[in-house]
Amino acid sequence: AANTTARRLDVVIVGAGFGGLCAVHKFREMGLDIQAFEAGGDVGGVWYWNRYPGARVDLPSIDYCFSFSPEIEQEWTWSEEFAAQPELLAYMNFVADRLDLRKHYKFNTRVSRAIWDEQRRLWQVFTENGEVYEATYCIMATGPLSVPRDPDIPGLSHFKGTLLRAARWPHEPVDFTGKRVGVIGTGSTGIQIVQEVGPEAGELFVFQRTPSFSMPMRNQKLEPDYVAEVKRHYPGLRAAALNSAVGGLRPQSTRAFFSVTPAQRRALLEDAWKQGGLTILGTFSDLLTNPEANEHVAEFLREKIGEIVEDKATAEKLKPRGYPVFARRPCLDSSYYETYNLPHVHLLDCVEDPIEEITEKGVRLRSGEVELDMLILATGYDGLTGALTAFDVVGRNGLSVRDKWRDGAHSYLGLLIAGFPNLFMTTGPNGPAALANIVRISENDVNWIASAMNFMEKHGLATIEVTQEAEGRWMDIVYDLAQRSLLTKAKTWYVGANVAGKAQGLSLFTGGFPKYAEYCAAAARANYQDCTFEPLEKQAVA
Ligand code: NA7
Repeated sequence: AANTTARRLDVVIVGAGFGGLCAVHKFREMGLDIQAFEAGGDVGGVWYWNRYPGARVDLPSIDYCFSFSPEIEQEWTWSEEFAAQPELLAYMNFVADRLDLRKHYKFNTRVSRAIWDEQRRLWQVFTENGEVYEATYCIMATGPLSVPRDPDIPGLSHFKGTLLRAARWPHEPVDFTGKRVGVIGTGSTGIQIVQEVGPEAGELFVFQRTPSFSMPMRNQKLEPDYVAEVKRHYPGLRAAALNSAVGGLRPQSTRAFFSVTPAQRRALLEDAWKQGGLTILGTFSDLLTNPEANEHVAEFLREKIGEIVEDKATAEKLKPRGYPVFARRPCLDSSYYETYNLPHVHLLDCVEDPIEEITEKGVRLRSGEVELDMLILATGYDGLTGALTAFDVVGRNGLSVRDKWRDGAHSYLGLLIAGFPNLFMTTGPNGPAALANIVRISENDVNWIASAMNFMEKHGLATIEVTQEAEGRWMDIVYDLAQRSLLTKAKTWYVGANVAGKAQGLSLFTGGFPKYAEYCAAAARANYQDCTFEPLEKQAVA
């Protein structure tokens, strides 16, 4: 029976990060009746939650922003090559204000269930606040990194000091002066925290399980002349980004590592190190596919760690071994390794000396207890699939996304899921999320969804659903590419290795952004023949 209290809409959108904001703007422009939800108190997604000291984007700011509005491109001015969280959040707020997007959102509103009503052919969306909405389409702009996870260490709730989670950071500043601070986790997040908190804290203890490779960010203030030039050339810069494997303005090379002499390789690596950012990855073409080439670069980076870190034992512990460089997300830092030269900063190797439990007073290692005033968790996310398996998203025949993805995240282009009519994802699993600029992917995905909706409107169609076969074909493409990639050779959130009991496998399209975008465009050009549609006239009366 129809729920008479439910508000009837064209589109429900979940999330106020890049994907959600882009979707709200686009679907409103199409004249659709929309309602958007966001669990956080305001817009920003990742940049709303991650207020930890030192939080910063690792792509150039001028690239990490929307391209759909030439006005906004001109009006917004980035101050740094790699913007920090406050500026990124200010940007997202600026966009929301400028386009008046906020009024379409209910903030502090977590969606608890989304259920496909097979008879009435609509999505019923329930919020934790007890409201019900009904919409023809449901857009999950829930992000690849939105479900932070606590470490599987017993006793976390026993800790009597201040427990801080990177991805749920308080809005008030935290004072570390004179405090004994612990950090668990040395991925991108932990590294940013360590270099920022280390100099400030009374004493800092870094609990490291797997060391990451980090390269110098060499961040800089952007000169007004340069910003003006960028603004003059935005269309060309966007076009270049769309043609690059990472969907961004990063150097790319067709030069294979062993195609140049050892001396030239060395010179190129030294030069890339000096330039900073991810220049090294773009200096050679085969670092993600040729293990020997990769190992040469890994060794170069280990040498650099040895040159920076004064204490030899600490340097050795910081040198990553046993997995290819770039197989985990490479980190960019400004003083991470240097921080270990401060006498009050200590690296604790949790492989050699495992964490046994969290106690009232701190962290108990096998060798003894480390007393702490504050403990910071930078222990990562249930990546790619976490958001859509954290609540009930139920499609045809009562099948939930959680059940469907138990053995792996099956989807089509990271956009559609077989068995889930009229449900779209932005930056979903099996797309290039994490490997390419998330803003470019979000825009690509929202445009694709909009085209599909227009197609349906034009042809009087009520539902769209990808076929099992087409989804299977896409997964074959994703698997085949993954097998050739070194990305499967490290235990990371890319492959689900960081979450106990999670299906293992690389749920990412590794063919590069342009190929991904081309697959999406081809699917649209072929009139979505990978999908089945139901006509409007069959629509049951509510
Ligand atoms: P990551 O990259 O998943 O890093 C999480 C870190 O936390 C990693 O070093 C983990 O070590 C560590 N961890 C997790 N659980 C434990 C336990 N129980 N004990 C010790 N150490 C633990 O997350 P980030 O937030 O840093 O970065 C996520 C993405 O954000 C990044 O890829 C960029 O795209 C931006 P492990 O590797 O499991 O040994």
